[in-house]
Amino acid sequence: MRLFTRATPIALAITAALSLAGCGNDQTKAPQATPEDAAQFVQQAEATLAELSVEASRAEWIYQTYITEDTASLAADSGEKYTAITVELAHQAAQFDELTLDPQLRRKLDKLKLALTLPAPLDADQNAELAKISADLGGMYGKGKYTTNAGKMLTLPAMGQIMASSRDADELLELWQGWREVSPPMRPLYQRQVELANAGAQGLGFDDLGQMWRSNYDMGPDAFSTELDRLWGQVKPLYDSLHCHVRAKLGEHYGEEVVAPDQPIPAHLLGNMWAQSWGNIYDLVGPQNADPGFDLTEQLAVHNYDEKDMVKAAEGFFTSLGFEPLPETFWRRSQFVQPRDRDVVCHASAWDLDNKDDIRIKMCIQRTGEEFAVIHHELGHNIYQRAYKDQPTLFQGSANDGFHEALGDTVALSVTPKYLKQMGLIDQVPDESADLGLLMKMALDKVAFIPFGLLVDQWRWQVFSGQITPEQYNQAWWQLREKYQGVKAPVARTEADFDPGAKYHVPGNTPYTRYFLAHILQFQLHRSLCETAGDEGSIHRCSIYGSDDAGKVLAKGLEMGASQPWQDTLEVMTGSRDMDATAIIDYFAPLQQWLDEQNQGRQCGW
Ligand code: X8Z
Ligand code: ZN
Repeated sequence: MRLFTRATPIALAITAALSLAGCGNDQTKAPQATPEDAAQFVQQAEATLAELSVEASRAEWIYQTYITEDTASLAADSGEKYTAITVELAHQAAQFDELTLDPQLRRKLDKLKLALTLPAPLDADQNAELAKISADLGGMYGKGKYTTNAGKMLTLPAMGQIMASSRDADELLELWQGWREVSPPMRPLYQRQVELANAGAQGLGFDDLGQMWRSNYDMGPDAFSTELDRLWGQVKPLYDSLHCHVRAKLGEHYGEEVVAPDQPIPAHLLGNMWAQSWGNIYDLVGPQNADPGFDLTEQLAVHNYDEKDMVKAAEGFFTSLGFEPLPETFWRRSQFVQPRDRDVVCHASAWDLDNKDDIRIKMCIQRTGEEFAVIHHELGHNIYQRAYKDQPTLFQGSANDGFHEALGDTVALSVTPKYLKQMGLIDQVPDESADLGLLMKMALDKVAFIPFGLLVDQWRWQVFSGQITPEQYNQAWWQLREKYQGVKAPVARTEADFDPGAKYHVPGNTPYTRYFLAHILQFQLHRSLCETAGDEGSIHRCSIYGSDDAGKVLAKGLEMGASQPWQDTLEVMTGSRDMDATAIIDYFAPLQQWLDEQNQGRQCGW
């Protein structure tokens, strides 16, 4: 997933690129570049990027697993170097814009221009400034802690556990506010980062960074925005029904003075620090008489699963589909458990250090059912990375970034009771009458997430375009939270706050629309793989565990990497060229019906 840099070849590649462009001190007119020049340029650029990526990946890994001033400085240095050469190469790529080229070569040049999510301006000082800001923002988030009124110091994973399990509104509110003390100091840095990265994007010919991000989907950036609206339109009625029911049940539990029946839901009561997925409040909102009768977190404890056992189990799902076991280095080099003695970035991630075999995950695993799903998610990234490792460097990526985020989740949709029984984690598959409970749990995790998955970049894109000014950062954030999610801040917020910064991907500069796409795609892929696997039951009961046929189809799509438009890959995997939310609607059809009954007589909407 990561392309970074090493020292020696930089000079070489830049020299080659510059001479092709006819730059330097030579005042004579540059000769017209030819398709052969373009091929040679791309070949050299790929070699440079491949080699340079290794050093910067290592520096970044060390930083994120051991945050100090020194590691921050080293990570910033290598990030700066990598960005400098990539920006330089992306600019050089423009000299071939007018040539008619082989489509694969043209695609590589396009990928090169879009390779950075945080493009710096060509100016070396500005590049250094951007690299420093970006390392500092990551460190501020990673080091974030909160000391409670009772004097207890908590890291984010510890706070996440309390947000999941506490039903005391005062305690939840304290942690909700407490965590958000991490982000006001980020605000001036973030504002400057936006200025610099916008300048970088403009240098590459884009209107702003948001337009650049939207240009990486094998369609025009405006068409992509329209596509997002279409997909959200497909899911919104289901989300609205879920929201209506959840609000009513929370009102019953906390009282209508805390959860008003016609207002957005206060954001601290949904079982998650960001109110982005709600599965942890299943006990408050799940259907009575349809309880699945087991709790995965408890079952993991009953069977003495430690963190590594959980990863082993997830690996077993992938190998059952025909994928190779993870390499021995994965087990030695990954971070599974939060170290006691130092600051690390706990937010889960998957790494490919050498663009070949050195794949790893970095997590602070909690022994919960929720984290069991995150482990599948992360291994999905590693399996994908390994599948496309033989593609040329510029095609080592996913069909679109939603596919990368969807793979592990797709597999986790097959972690059904039937599968858990096969694994020996539960003794009995619950009767079909418990399906409603299982569907509700899944909807709280997946359907609830979808508007959040959309709004994070709606906010960022408007920030990048200037439609949201720095004076409006926080208020605009909450307007979007209310508009899409029907969720509101539990206490008044002002522009002294910077609540977007309290979500990892904002200081981490990771685009977020990928997760929205992944939540649509994973159900589409699941439905289709179940057909391939010959499962004829309802899709929420299907598990592709052990299916060679499903594994082959998956592998075929993954191996293509980014070498062709995602529409082609989706066709290989599902037979369709369009992303389509009808699978998620099919999956939850029985729940939708039940929600409609429950919501009768309730006032829905906000
Ligand atoms: O960041 C992640 C993964 C790593 S790519 C753990 N996710 C998003 C989040 O946590 O906000 C997965 C779902 C959404
Ligand atoms: Zn991911």
